Amino acid sequence: MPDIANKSDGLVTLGQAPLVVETPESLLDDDTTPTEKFYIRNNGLIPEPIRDPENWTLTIDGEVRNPLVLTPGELKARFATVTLRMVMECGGNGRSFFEPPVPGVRWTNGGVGCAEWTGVRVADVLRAAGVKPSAVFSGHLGADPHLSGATDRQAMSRGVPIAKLMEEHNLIVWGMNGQPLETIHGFPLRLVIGGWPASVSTKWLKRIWIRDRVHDGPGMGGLSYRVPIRPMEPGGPVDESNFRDLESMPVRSIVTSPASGTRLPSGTREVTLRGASWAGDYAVKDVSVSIDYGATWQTTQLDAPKNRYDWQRWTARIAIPSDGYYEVWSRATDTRGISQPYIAGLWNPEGYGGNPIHRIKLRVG
Ligand SMILES: Nc1nc2c(c(=O)[nH]1)N[C@H]1C(S)=C(S)[C@@H](COP(=O)(O)O)O[C@H]1N2
Ligand SMILES: [Mo]
Repeated sequence: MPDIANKSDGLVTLGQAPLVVETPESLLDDDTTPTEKFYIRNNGLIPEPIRDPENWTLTIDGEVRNPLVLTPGELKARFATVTLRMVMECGGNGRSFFEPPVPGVRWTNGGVGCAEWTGVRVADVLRAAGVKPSAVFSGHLGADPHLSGATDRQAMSRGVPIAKLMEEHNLIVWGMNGQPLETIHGFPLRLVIGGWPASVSTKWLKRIWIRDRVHDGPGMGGLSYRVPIRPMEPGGPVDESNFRDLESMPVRSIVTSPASGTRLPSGTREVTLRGASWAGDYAVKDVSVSIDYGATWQTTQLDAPKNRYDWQRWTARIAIPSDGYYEVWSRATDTRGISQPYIAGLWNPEGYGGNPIHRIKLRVG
């Protein structure tokens, strides 16, 4: 079993089998999330480390004119190499904020990271395979064994509509932050699909199956990664016909410095705040902060993304009127004008897309 000893102190293990590790907001203070601070989400067992990556093959088949079977070396030789900084965010990020509580991994805001990913464009590979007009959806298959150990069952296999798959930013990657992918993050190959729940960004990628219908692998259909179409009563009866796939992740911001619980010396009258914000398929237009429970807000200085699907860092210098106890709240608004709600809204039984305003505690004196 690969270990995760190279992860930094302070990460929080939310589950052992499957292994799930979250990054507290205050460890997301780097512009690019270092690999040792990057969260981990597995749904199955962790594959044995691959020692001979050139024997690894990725198959592109289904509704294509020329099915392809490619080694990592052939991918590198045939297609242009691209590096992009993109957010990876679990569809369940924020789940612990739902009321009434929902089952599943209790993410706070730390089921997210933003890394430099190096690989080839999915679209370039698919153009070489020749997608047929009958193509509707993709199915992504990874090599991780099912939790039960059964070798004939996928741990998870999700996909996206062909139009989403063909977006130029989606990558088949072998590199993360300038190094080969680590086993835990999908070595030797993984998908990175921008803006959508990371469950479509398959690790240990073996096959992209182009399908003539909506993919039906484990993690598709039912209530998996699905949210209500018409809002439902929290905890109320579930009508499965009222659900659609969660596509773009919702807008979110976090305060990454200071850490929640920080005590500043008596007499401190100004503090610098730093944070991150992102909005799935969209960009962030504004991040505002409040130190009086949302009674008043002030805008922050917001950086541009390096490329689409990157996160946007923000900073603010705020005046502290007196010693005392404060909560610092951050709220982002996307380019459509949609802001983070005060509480996790759009309650759904599996707890996807919870994105309330982030709140940290600060003491002065
Ligand atoms: N093969 C495979 N790929 C997978 C998963 C998985 O269980 N198996 N989990 C997905 C989910 S739900 C998330 S949130 C991300 C987590 O990626 P990370 O562990 O590199 O942070 O991987 C996705 N890709
Ligand atoms: Mo996830």
